[in-house]
Amino acid sequence: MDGRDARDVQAARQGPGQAEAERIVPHDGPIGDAHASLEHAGDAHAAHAADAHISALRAVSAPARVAEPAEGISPEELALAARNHGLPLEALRYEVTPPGLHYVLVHYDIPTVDAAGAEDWTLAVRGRVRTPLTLDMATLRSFPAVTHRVTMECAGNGRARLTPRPVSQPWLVEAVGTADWTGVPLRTLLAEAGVEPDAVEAVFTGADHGVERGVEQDYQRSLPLSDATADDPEVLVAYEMNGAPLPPQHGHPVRLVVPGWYGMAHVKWLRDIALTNTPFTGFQQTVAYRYRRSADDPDDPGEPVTRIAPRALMIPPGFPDFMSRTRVVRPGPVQLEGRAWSGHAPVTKVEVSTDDGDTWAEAALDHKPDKPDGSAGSAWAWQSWRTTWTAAPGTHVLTARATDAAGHTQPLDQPWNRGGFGNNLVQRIPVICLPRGD
Ligand SMILES: Nc1nc2c(c(=O)[nH]1)N[C@H]1C(S)=C(S)[C@@H](COP(=O)(O)O)O[C@H]1N2
Ligand SMILES: [Mo]
Repeated sequence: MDGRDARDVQAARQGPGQAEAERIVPHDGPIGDAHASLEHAGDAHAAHAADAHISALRAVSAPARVAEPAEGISPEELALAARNHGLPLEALRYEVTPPGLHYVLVHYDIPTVDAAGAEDWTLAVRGRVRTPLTLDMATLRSFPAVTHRVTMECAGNGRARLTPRPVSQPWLVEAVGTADWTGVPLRTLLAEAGVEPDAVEAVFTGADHGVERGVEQDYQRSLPLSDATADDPEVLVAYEMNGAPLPPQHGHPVRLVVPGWYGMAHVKWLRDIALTNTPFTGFQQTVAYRYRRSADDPDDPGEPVTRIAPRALMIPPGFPDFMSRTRVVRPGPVQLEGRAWSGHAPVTKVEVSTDDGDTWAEAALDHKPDKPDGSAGSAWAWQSWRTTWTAAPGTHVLTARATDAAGHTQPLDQPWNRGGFGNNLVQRIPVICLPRGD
C-alpha cells in the first residue's frame, strides 16, 4: 500500500459526522475494517486470511492513476464510456435536452426501483434536526412544487483531453445536459424538520452501493448548510425531469439538484439527508473530487470541486466523416451556433475563432427564454449564441470561448489536475471546406 492509498483509506474510514453518537451509515466503511478488527482480537490466522481478501480486492479496485505517455484508452475505460454516455453535440440545438440525450454518469449500478418500489420509497431527514422526518413520495409531492431549468455538467468533463491523462471515465467535452427539474426546495424540508443551531453540513446518501479504490461505500456527498438552505441557487429535492417522473438512470424516484454545481453534488436515488455538526469526510468528498495540481505529492489534500467553470460548446457545423468526425462544410456563409454556461455567474461573452485561436470575434448572445410565469430565464441554465462564418475552401479549426460575469474565462492551455476535474480547455472542431462535387 503506497502513501496515497493509505491516506485514501484513512480519510474514508473516518466516516461522516463522526462527532455524532450514531454513524450516518453504520455499514459504510473500508474493506480493511475486517482486518483491523481481527488483528485487534489477536487472531493472527484470521487476520492473514483477511489480508488475502484485501489484496484480492485491491487487485480489482486499484488506486487512481495517470496513464503512461503512450497508453491508449483501456477496455475498462471503454466499458465506463459505453455505460456513461454524453450529449451528442448536435443535441445542443435543444434548449431543454430531450429525454435520453442528457449525459449520464453512474459510479456503480443503477438501482432497480419499479413503480411499486417508488410507492414504498422513503427519504429520511435526520441528524441535527429537532424533528426527524420520514417522507414518502406522496408526502414529498404534497409540498408546494417548484421547477428550475438547470444545466448540469460532470466535473470530469474534458478529462480524456488532458496530458497526461487521468485514468477514469474518459469524457471529451460532451458530459452536459439541461433539464427542467421539479420538486421541493431542500430548505422547505429542512425548515419542516427544524435545523439545530450546531448543524454545519447536510450529508446526502443515495441507494447505490459499490467499491471504489478499495473503499466499499454508498454514494454520499455533502453540502455546507449555507449552500443547502440558500434561496439562489435553490437546491431541490426533485422527483420530475422535464415534467415526467425521473428516469431510472437520472435518479428515480428522487434526487438532489444543486444548480451551478458540478454533477457529483446532485445525489441520485436519494434516500437519506443527515445534518451533521462536523464536516463530512467521506470518500466522494475528501478523496475523490479534489483539485490536486501536483502529479506526485501523495499528501496533497487538494481543493474541493464545487461550482461549474465556464464553457462554450459549438454545434459541429456541416456534416461529419463517420470515423474521424471531421466536419465538411460548403464555401460561403456558415451559421456557427452553440451554448455556453458557468456555475459562478451568467455568461457575458462568447468569442469564436475560425483559425485555431489566432484571432477571435465576439458572437451574439440570444435572449434567454423567459420562465412560464414571464420572469427572466434561469441563471443556472445555458445561454445560446450564434455568429456567421464565411468559409473558404481548405482546412480550418473552429473554437469558442466563454467568459462569465465573475470574470472567469476558458483557458487556452490545459488546467491539469490529477483527477482530471474541471478541464474547460476550449473545444477544437476540425473542418474541411469543400466546394460541392469535389
Ligand atoms: N447516487 C448517486 N448519485 C450521483 C452519482 C452516482 O453515481 N450515484 N453520480 C454523480 C455524478 S458524478 C454526476 S456527473 C451526476 C450525473 O447525473 P445524470 O446522470 O443525471 O446526468 O450524478 C451524480 N449523482
Ligand atoms: Mo460526474
